[in-house]
Amino acid sequence: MKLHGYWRSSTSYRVRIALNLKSLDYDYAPVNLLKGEHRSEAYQAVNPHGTVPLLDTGDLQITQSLTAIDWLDRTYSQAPFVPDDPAMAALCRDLYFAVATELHAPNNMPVLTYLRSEFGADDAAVIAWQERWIHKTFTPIEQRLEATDWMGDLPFGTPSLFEIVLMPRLYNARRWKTNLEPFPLIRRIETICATLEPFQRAHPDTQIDAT
Ligand SMILES: N[C@@H](CCC(=O)N[C@@H](CS)C(=O)NCC(=O)O)C(=O)O
Repeated sequence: MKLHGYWRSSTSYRVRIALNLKSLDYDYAPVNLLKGEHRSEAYQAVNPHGTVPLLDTGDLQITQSLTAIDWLDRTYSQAPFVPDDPAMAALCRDLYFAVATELHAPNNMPVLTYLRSEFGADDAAVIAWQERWIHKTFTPIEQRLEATDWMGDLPFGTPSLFEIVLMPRLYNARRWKTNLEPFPLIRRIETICATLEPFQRAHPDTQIDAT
């Protein structure tokens, strides 16, 4: 299995966490977004979307991180990403999609770059923009976490779909110095995941292409 990715890409980071939680070996092929390698003819021949990550399973070329995570969970039964209980599974997927779609989309790098180039946004405006979407998504998540009987130290007992997408967004939030004080439960989850080896090995700073 080969993962084409970029160290700081939050969607690549998601898939690295998922691969590590399943204890799978994979080759990592860096694609330098800053040098525009994702727009090269050679890369677009394998991924016409021109984005990372791309998970090449040998049989399949999966171009969406959420599809890759779903494929991994269906293909490898160890360390399941969703709890068995239907109500907890629904909550887990709710939180997962809130972070992976509603929060990821407005704060993704191409959007921030466009805000700068087309609308003249400076650093302060970009930071305010990101904080606005983080708080909009994290506030209801924090409330729902508070109203839930956790299955252990983590809400769903073991690392789930939710933590797989949450940790990369928290990395970005920290990078942009977003105020996370109002979210103690989310911070507690962050602290726990940060001690777990599959998350540590997936961290951007430990990748071979980190600069
Ligand atoms: N929906 C895609 C989004 C992938 C995505 O946005 N990747 C970013 C890096 S995090 C990218 O490749 N950006 C380069 C670009 O769009 O030019 C997924 O989840 O895999």
